[in-house]
Amino acid sequence: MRICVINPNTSAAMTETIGRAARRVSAAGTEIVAQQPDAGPESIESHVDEAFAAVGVAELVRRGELLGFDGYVLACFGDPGLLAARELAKGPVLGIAEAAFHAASMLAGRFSVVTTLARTVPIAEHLLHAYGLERRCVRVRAAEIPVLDLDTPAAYARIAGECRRARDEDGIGALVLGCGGMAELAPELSRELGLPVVDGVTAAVKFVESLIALGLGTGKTGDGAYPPPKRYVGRFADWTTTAC
Ligand code: 5HY
Repeated sequence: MRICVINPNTSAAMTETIGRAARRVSAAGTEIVAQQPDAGPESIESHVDEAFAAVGVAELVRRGELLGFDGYVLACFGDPGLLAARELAKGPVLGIAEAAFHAASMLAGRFSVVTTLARTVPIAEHLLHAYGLERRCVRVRAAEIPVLDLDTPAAYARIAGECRRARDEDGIGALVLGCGGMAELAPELSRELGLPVVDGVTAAVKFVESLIALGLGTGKTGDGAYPPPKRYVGRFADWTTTAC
């Protein structure tokens, strides 16, 4: 099977990190292709960033369908463009926030999230409500680190410190890392803190593999149906579709 792991921001270094994490856990028969949009924000830390990233996600999924990918992972913790991607795809599409929330809820009655900047906490809280898991999450915390500064020892120390406070203060049994750029930190944090620390990239890869192996894809009735034929004008004119 072939899974497209999309980094919705345009940081090539982060795409490499995400791709490495995905390949570390993928099954022998799974090809992981990690991609990022040609245009858009270098990192996603606001609603505006999310809006532009969603366009890039849609374009990569539209292209991915022509290339025959069996499923997709959207490796940004805001799950930007997830519902649009599901309309465009035949196979399963998972966002890393949704995957991580569900994985943590299978491991503990209560979990907390540690993400990057405080301003993105409401985005994660909105997703918890959208996915119906707000009652299982005690708190979404921020290590207050910009997304592109994650790959430093100082960043690891701050993330580990916030994870430790969550473990000691929140009465939780599991933790979720709230950024695709944190994908490679989970195993060491799990060992260091003595509780399961879930990374959404690796969780989503294994969930997508399982759904594909079960012969299950995106539901194409209801809101997952392919978009209706539509005329687009201006710089998005190439999105015009006519009745098939
Ligand atoms: C992410 N931003 O996973 C999110 C993290 C965040 O560029 N990749 C990004 O703070 O929402």
